[in-house]
Amino acid sequence: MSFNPNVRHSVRRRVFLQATGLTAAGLWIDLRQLALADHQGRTAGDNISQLIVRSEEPLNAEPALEKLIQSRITPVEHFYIRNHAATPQIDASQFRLTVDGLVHRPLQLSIEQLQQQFPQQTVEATLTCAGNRRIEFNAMKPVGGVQWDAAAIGNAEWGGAALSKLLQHSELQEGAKHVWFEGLDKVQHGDETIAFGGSIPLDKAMAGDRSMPGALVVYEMNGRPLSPDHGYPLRSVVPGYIGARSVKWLGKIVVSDRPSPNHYIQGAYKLVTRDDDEQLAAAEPIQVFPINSAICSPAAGALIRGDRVRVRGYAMARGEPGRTVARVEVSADGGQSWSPATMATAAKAFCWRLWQLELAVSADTKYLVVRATDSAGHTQPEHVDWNLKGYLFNAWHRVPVRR
Ligand SMILES: Nc1nc2c(c(=O)[nH]1)N[C@H]1C(S)=C(S)[C@@H](COP(=O)(O)O)O[C@H]1N2
Ligand SMILES: [Mo]
Repeated sequence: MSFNPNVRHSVRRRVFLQATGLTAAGLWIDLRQLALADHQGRTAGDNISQLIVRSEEPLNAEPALEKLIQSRITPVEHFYIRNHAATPQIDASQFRLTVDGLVHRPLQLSIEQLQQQFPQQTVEATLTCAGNRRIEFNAMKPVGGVQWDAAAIGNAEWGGAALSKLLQHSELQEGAKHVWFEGLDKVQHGDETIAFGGSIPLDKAMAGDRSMPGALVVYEMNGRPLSPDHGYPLRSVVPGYIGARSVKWLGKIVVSDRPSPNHYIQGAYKLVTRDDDEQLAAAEPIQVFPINSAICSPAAGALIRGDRVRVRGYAMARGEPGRTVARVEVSADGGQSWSPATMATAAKAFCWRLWQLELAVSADTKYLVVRATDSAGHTQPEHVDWNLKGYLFNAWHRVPVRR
């Protein structure tokens, strides 16, 4: 597989119709014929016409829930985008990944070397943002941040090399315990410009087997080179961990005896209830994602005629080895009685399952509710505690309907 940066993803560019006030709707125009496309001064973004834009700069966008569940593998045009800064434009022919820190043999690898020196693996895994479903916290107490509905999640086939292979090749030194990732984007953080970074325990990096490594360095998504907004030319993918650990535009890997000092490990992605330095310092960074599920169809506010409705959605298990979704149940009476859903996709480690059922509804049905149970017998909670940054909302998902 070779990369030609000149032919990538350049056919569609976005135009922001600032003057019309329609930008929030995420308006896009095919600019194939318009020469001004390259002078927008904006990132060479993906075609995101299929996504609902939650913020433009940086770009944050998610698909409509009904589009999300059209297939087990989420196509790129329906895959959420979560950026903290502008998408960097990287010349893949100049690009080098460095691996250093507590290693005997620091590495500098071009994409080609990475592809040639390490066996390519393709791994299906679900990626989800820690802020997925954040919008639902607002009913308890408002939260800031990108106002995600339940579609900041997607399931893709990731092609790349096992991180463990790179680390073995670089010959780990004694005392190595954590693996840091650093992206090439430049995030404005207060008065500073910082890289988006993170780290995972070395144990996680070395875990797994050939079919499911603990972590990967990825250059392909769904059989094609990563798109610009999803990390071209290289990103980490950490199955079972929150999306933030799957660092895009990955330029640097550092092996260390401690977690990364980067803001996105030390400051963000922690469960706190107050803006309080002490509480923040004491809290552990979030790594594993929790069990979750959502109803994706019918849409909120849909009118249900008759006494049955077809309900569809996704569910995923806690991101721990060996956990899969065992059961999904849906209720039309607020959780007094539950009907089992039929699984539409197989149980697979670190992957979501799509499900569906024909549910009987009554004249009193005000909303539909879903909850999932995993193979270890853990069921999604009915309620969750509020947290300041709106992470890990995984209470029963409720969708209001009209009769
Ligand atoms: N370099 C970099 N990596 C990043 C981010 C980012 O802003 N910069 N966002 C992270 C977050 S919070 C998530 S949820 C995932 C989203 O990946 P996606 O945009 O491909 O869906 O990327 C992660 N990796
Ligand atoms: Mo995220």
